Amino acid sequence: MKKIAPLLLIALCTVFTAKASPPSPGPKAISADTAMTDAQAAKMALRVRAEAQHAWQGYRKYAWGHDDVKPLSRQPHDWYAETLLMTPVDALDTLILLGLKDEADDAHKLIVDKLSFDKDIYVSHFETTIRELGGLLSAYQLTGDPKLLKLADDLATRMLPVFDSPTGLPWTQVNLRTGQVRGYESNPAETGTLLLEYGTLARLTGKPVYYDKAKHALVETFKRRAPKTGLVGDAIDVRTGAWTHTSAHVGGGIDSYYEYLWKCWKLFGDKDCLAMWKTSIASINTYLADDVDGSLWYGHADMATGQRTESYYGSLDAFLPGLLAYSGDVPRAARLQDSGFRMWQLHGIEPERLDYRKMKVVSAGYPLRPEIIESAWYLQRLDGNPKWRLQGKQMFDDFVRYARTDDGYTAIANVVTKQQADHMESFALAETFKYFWLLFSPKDALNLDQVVMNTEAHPLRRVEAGK
Ligand code: DMJ
Repeated sequence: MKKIAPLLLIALCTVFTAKASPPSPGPKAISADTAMTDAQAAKMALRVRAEAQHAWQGYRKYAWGHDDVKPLSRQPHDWYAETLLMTPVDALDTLILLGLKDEADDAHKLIVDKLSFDKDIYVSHFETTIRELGGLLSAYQLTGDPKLLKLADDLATRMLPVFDSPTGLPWTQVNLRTGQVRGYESNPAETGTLLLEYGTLARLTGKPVYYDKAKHALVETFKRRAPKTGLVGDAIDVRTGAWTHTSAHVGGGIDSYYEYLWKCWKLFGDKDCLAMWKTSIASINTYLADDVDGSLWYGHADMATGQRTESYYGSLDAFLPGLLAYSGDVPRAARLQDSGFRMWQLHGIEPERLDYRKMKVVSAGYPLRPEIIESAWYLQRLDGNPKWRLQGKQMFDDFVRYARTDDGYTAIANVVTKQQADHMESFALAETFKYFWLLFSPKDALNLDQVVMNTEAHPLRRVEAGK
C-alpha cells in the first residue's frame, strides 16, 4: 500500500475572501485569562484524536466490512442488501489527517481490496455522491493511490444515468449495476450538492461530462427560484421541474445547495456559481433572517411570498454560520453561531429542531451531527475570537458525556432525557470528529488555501483542468 502523502498537512497561511475582523461580541465576554492557550488547545486536539480512535475501534470490532455500526447492540448495519463500506470510505481522510496511521492503512486496504460498485442495488445518488465519491476523491488526493481514483471514476460512470431526466435534474436513486433510475421527488440539496465532487473528478480524469451534468443540475435548480423572493422550496419534481413543497429555509433538503453555490466558486473559480451565490444569499438574508430580542436566527418562509411560516432552526441549519463566515460575513456568522450555541446549551446538547421563538424543542434527536462544530471551526479560523474554542470545548465535553459508549459513539434519541439510540452514522467520523479536531488544531493542520471541504467534510484540492 502507498505511503500517505502529507499533502494537506503542509503549513501555509489560511486565505479567505473575508478580511480578518475584530473579535465579535458574544453573550458572555471572554477575557484573556479564560481563553484557551495553545498548549491547552493542543491537549484538546489529542483528546479528540483519542475519542475518534475509540469510535473507529467500535466499527472495527463489530462492523468491519459493513456500512456502519450499531454501538449499543454491537451489530453491523448496511444501508442496502450489499455493503458500500460507508464508514471506512467516509472516515479514511479523517484517520489520515488525525495521524491514526494504522487505522488509516487498515481502512485503505479494505477499500482497495474489497470495494466494488458492481452491485444490483438502488442507491441514493446524493448520499453516495457526498460520502463515497467525496471520500474516495479526497483519499485519492491525500494518498496518491490511483486505485481510489479508479473506484471514484467507476462509481460516477455508474451513477451518470441519473441526469437523464426531462429537466436534467437528477433522479434520486440509481441501480449501480443496471443504470436504471427511479425517484422523481427531489429537493435542492439533492439536485445541487454534486458539483464539487463531479467537478473534481472531471478535472482529475479529463472527462468534462461530469462537470457539465452536475453544473447543469445546479443551474436548473437556481433557475426555478421564486421570481419575487429568489428563494427555493424544499421539494421539486425532476420530471417537470415544478415545486411540490414550497417551504423555504436553510435546513435539511436545501442546506448544501446554498453551500455549493459559494464553494464551487471557491474551488473552480466558476463565475456563474459566484453570481448565483450573490443572488441567493441576498434573498436568504432578506426573507429568512429573523431577529428575536437581539438574537439572530434563520427561520422558514413561503418561497413565493417570503412570509414567515415557522420559527424553526436546528442542527442541520447550524452549518450556516460557517458558510456566512467563509463567504465574508463574519459579523452575521458570529451572531448566528451564538444563537446556535444557545440552542445547544438549552439541554446540554442540540436538538434536531428548535422553535427559537418559544425556545422549545420540536424534534429531540441528535444523530451526532457536525454542523455547529463546523461553524465554530470556520469562525475560529476567520475572526480568531477565543470563545469559539471555548464553546467547542463545552460541546465536546457534552458530546463525550452523552454519546460515548463502551464500544464507540452513538446517536442520542432524545436530547431532553439523554436516552441513547443505537446507530453511529458514518458522518460522525467523516465530519464531527474531524471538525472538533480542526477546531483545536493549529491553522497549518489543513491548508484552506488549497482545499475546499465538500458537504461531508472531505477536503478537495484545487486541480487545474487536465491535470
Ligand atoms: C451530512 O451527511 C452532510 O453534512 C449533509 O450535507 C447534511 N447532513 C449530514 C450531517 O449532518
